[in-house]
Amino acid sequence: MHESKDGSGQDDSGTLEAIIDTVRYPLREPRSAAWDEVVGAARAELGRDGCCVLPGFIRPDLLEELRTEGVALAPHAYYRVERVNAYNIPLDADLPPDHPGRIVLERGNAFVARDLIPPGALIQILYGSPLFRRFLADCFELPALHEFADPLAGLCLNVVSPGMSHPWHFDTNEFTVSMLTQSPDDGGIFEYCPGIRSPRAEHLDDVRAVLTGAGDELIRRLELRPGDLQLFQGRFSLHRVSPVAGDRQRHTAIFAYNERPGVIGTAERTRQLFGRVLPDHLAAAGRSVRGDRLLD
Ligand SMILES: O=C(O)CCC(=O)C(=O)O
Ligand SMILES: [Fe+2]
Repeated sequence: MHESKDGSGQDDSGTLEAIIDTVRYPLREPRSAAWDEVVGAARAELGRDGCCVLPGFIRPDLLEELRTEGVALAPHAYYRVERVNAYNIPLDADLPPDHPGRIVLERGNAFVARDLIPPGALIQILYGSPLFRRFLADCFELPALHEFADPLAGLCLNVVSPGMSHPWHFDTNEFTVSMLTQSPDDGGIFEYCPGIRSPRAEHLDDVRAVLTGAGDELIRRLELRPGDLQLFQGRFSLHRVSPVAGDRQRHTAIFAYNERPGVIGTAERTRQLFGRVLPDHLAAAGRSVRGDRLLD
């Protein structure tokens, strides 16, 4: 566990220095030449295929701590195998017979919610860091990023147990930031289809091809290592974690930010993901706003 330097979260450079490889990733020097180089490379990768991996983001001497913090949290994940579709819309939605939203998948991953992650855990410190947020906003070419107001969904540990998978889906968020904290023994590969849909077009034929196993040429596979930081535009890229094999669970921290402050999940979705809702979710019901008209 690590203490935030001054508690205000404004100048967290000392804390970050202890956690991140700041030689490689100069988060303490916004707009320096080294910063511009790292951010420029990330932007280019994101522009190419909506995904960017920053290898060795966490200092190597902390990888075991990162892993054991996740291992301690994993038993608190909410487990419920759920029948879903790639769009996270109701299975009885009125869709044409050949619509890929009619293909039913089994979601066997489980999430540990933010309120169960200790304030001193490495992933919690990173999530709340203004310098980390500023760096990410610059990589995504956004003026600023805000933490979710959602007390559960802003930061999660995604747990995929042996025999389970996180099946093909689009994210509700336009982008996510994640970090593997424990690799499985086998399987559990992050697979994605860059830009398979756009804000203007669903490209249902391509999505159906991937879901039915006929779209291999549309799929890319990532070799992720614990402590690598992944930036991903998952609202337009269908993606999954393939089935995990062997004895070890696969653990990933998911850092969710938004361009707007105050974002909170719906009560229905929150209950599906975490098995509970908090008063904040009920109070926020009906206030959500969306930037596009894609499904979910
Ligand atoms: O665990 C991962 O690597 C991917 C998680 C994911 O796609 C999600 O939570 O939406
Ligand atoms: Fe996702």
